[in-house]
Amino acid sequence: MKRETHPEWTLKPAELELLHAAKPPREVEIKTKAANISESELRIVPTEFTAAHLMRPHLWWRHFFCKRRYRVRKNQKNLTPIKWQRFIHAIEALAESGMPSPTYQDFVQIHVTAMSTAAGMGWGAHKMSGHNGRNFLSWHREYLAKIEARLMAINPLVTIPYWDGVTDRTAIPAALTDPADIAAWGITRGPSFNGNSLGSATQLNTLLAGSDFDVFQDTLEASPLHNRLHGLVGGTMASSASPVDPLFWLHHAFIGKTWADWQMLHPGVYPSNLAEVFLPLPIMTRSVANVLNTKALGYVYA
Ligand SMILES: [Cu+2]
Repeated sequence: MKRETHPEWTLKPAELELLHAAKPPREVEIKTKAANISESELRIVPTEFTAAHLMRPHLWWRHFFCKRRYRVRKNQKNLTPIKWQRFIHAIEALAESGMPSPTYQDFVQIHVTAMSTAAGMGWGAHKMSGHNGRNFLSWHREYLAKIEARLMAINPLVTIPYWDGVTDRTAIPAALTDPADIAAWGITRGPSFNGNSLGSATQLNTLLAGSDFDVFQDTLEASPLHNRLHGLVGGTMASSASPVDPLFWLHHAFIGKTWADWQMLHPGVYPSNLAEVFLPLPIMTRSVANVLNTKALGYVYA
């Protein structure tokens, strides 16, 4: 199978330096070159290939013979500037005009549809008036996996970081608060953020201890851990178009992690609708059963 060459590997040292600088000029930004990369190819996660590796060709064999690793969704507070930059640039690239579909706007649109039309509410992605949220966790797990694959086609080193609103609640992750970025993304936020009323560690532990999947899912969605964070960030995040704000992905990565943590505590406890296939095509293709194991989707949380 052909390995994709990461754009960074082909950059000259001076260009690499620019890329790693705080705000690189547009011409060295990573652009999509492999929009049609297949999911099986995405499973081959390239190890970090740095300038240091270039100096040690005798160690390159490790890249070819070491066992496959899962990509890691990291806590946003541990992200280095270059990792933030890869994530933000990939999102911005996906939102640029002329991008092959599914574009960033396509991802946003299905979330708007899921929350604002009768047909969309029937997909079970959210508990809304008259509609159950039976697929809240599984639908969003598929949704994140699909946009992560799309971002990885732009830069294979990108994973979605998670924002742990239980532990880190004093402020919105600083890397996503640059007013110039917020203007460029076309989003709004509430006037000030105060996370004091977000879910506590005690609430989280109580939630994790319960062994009924439906109770866990419904409570998690409605709880201060999920809904309230959308409201406290405010603006775009409090609307059906919340995925326009890159914070959405970090928030839902944490919700996904919370489900993964719960799954480890309650092995063998699954949603009852394992055969249900998510909607809508073409973005959503898997069934509930397909998304139970994050490793089968290629990633783990750290
Ligand atoms: Cu949602």
